[in-house]
Amino acid sequence: MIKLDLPKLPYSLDALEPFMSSETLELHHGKHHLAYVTNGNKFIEEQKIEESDLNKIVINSYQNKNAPIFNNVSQHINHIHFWEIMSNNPNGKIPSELEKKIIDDFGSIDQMKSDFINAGLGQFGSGWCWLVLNNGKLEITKTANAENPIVHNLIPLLGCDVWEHSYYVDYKNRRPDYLKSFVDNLVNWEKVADELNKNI
Ligand code: MN3
Repeated sequence: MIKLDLPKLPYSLDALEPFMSSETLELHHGKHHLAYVTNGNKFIEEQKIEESDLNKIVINSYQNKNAPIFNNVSQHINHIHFWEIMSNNPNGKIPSELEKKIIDDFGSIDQMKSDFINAGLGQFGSGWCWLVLNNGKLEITKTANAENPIVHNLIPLLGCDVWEHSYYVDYKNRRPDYLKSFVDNLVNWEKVADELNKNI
């Protein structure tokens, strides 16, 4: 039976300051993500889930409307992605192939960033906004609560957590400021480019 593990952050707790504080990361990783891991393991054990591929568990539990498994395991993979895709990267350079693909599919980098921010703002309540690959084309989408784009056959390249626990300590109720700071300062574009290359 698979056991979920809380991964170590790929950087120190203060590595993303001033854009995301160590207090936020400590709570978000050490309390919120840990709770998904703990609860996910409890439900996997109780329900004797035999599947060991995390993405398959997410897709199956979504289709079967198995909310306890879906909510916790999907949030587990969402947060693994989120930690990996961030770095302290103010006005970071986008690798040229990814940059070209963004311009082909959105018209400009600014357009992609503003579509991404607007998706995050348009998500009423908790959820995520995403840059995804849909049949070879880049698109922006948003999902509610724990949903990961894989349940809609989309490949996530960049996801931003818009649950309040992700920004309230640093930005209070100012979700727009958080989203703008995220796309301008917190994206590891090399990693996004790696995800694109793996999937195109
Ligand atoms: Mn979160």
